[in-house]
Amino acid sequence: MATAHHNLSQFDSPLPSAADMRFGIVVAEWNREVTEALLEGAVRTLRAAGCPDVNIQIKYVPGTFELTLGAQFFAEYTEVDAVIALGCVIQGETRHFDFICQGVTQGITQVQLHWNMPIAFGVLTVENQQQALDRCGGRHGNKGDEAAAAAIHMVKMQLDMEAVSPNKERDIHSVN
Ligand code: DLZ
Repeated sequence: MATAHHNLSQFDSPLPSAADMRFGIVVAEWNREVTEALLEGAVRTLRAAGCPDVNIQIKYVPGTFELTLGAQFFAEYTEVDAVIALGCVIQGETRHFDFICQGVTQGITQVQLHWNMPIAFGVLTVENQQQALDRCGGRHGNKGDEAAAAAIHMVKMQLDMEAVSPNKERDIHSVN
């Protein structure tokens, strides 16, 4: 449930075990103080669900705009079950904000549908630094936690459905 008072680190349903899941995390270097805090939250949540560190790969990209291609690199070149994309876009004086937000939102949607792979959207789109700090471990929790939890739930859903699917001999990440 998304409300003004929603805490990004509190989940309505318990996390499934992530002991056998593999994750890629792609982190934007812009607004690094914020994105490092998002990364801490995401890794903490994966670990809390039992995901071993060896199953977590972390890569950095220059900015949020590059998260899409970073996620695609994970899909194409690694064996991860899901990607968690972490970034922070802060409204400035130009329209850059709109273009970056639109680009990354549509890009990530495209990549996850093309690869049939969950890509969690851990991107803060905020008006100022304080709003960002409030959402990367501050009074509204941590969007990294939320993104990691979403990734875990989606991998579990995919594995459960794939296990009973009449098409299960197909590679679940096939792009054919
Ligand atoms: C250029 C730019 C600007 C103005 N603002 C942000 C921002 O708030 N957050 C962010 O993650 N990245 C920003 N960038 C960088 C772009 O995402 C991208 O890295 C560059 O346009 C190069 O492609």
